[in-house]
Amino acid sequence: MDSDSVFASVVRAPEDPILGVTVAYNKDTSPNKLNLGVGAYRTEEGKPLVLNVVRKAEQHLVNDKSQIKEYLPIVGLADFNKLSAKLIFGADSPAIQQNRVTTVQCLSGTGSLRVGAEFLAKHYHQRTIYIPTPTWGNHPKIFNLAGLSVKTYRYYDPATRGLNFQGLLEDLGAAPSGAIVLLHACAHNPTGVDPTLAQWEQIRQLMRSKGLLPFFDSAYQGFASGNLDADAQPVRTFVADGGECLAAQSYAKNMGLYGERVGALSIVCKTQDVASRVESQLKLVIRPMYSNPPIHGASIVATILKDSNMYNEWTVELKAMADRIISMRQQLYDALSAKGTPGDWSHIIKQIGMFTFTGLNSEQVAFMTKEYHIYMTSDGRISMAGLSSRTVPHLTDAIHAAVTRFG
Ligand code: KET
Repeated sequence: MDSDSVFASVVRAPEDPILGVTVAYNKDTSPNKLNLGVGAYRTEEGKPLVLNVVRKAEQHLVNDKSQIKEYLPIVGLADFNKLSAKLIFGADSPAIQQNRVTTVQCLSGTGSLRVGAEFLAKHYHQRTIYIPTPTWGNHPKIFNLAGLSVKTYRYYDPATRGLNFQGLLEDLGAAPSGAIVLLHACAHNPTGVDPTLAQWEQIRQLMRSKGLLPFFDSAYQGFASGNLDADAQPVRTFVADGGECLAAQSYAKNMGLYGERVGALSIVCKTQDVASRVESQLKLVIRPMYSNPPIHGASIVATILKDSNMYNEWTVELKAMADRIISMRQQLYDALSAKGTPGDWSHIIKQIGMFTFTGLNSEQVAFMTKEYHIYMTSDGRISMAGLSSRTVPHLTDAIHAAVTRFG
């Protein structure tokens, strides 16, 4: 009997808006089913990809008898942390050279955001964080649960399918001094719309003049342009001015290490002494949460980042993933144009990164899932990385039918 359970009053929670899409997809028995929900790279054959350089690094680790399975320190693998900071801030970053960056290995991007948020909630004087509308659906939950108060700033303009730059400046301009601002470092999720470098510069000046604290979420470094340095440029301009910031990095997408849960949180401070005190407190955040991070994924990343041949091999494979996504954008755009699907679809080729924010509404998405077995998030976001030349016609038919039926 249910009522005998001490948990009888527990109500069923809804599935996660993004990961729940995969759950629904897995239950579908149609041979034509297509998962464009979660942002996970697939090959032209629709298969998950383990990078060659990752296989190579793993082989190297297996053959290296000095590799052990002891606990890592609370802050993780030292090499991994140093190399991760270099990857995002640049090899010649003065902040790194001056030892005023502290980097801790965390459980991928999500864990890095959460550890950063927990630290801020405990030790930062301003507990309000501004996140863009829209943003990755997990952001408000992460920050709320850490005890921060979440507010939003305007970001996307549905009318232009571009950046609402004026709205963004107004909202950040009206934020209380010292407030934390979550910024997508590149390849904004879900919109695929990034500020230009000139706009970033204006954002930087505004934020610094008001003492707003930047918290970068860098989950797609390399996926926007195909170039790791170019994609880190916005973050680097904030660090170059000598000011402080936080950055959460994920290797899920750019190294395809989704399930290894490997990422890093860096906090750039004014001085070496502050950075080392900040690190001592990060350890107090981490120890009761999961004690210390897993060793395997971080060892893979460190192996690749410290070997110039492997590093170069990685950049080539990363560029190939980015290029395949860009080619999918063109193919989908061409197919919709050829079919004469009503509407302007040029945003498909203008947007950047893993996702296209199609503009399809939840009714149209539900129709495409029911009639065409195409799975995507209800906000109309599609993961271009899940698409292939073979499946473009099916998606085109579905979009055409959806906008014709519910125009
Ligand atoms: N930040 C952003 C902006 C992001 O899109 C993701 C993942 C993450 C952080 C965290 O990734 P992690 O695997 O913890 O390193 N986004 C995809 C997967 C997900 O929702 O978990 C997605 O949006 O599909």
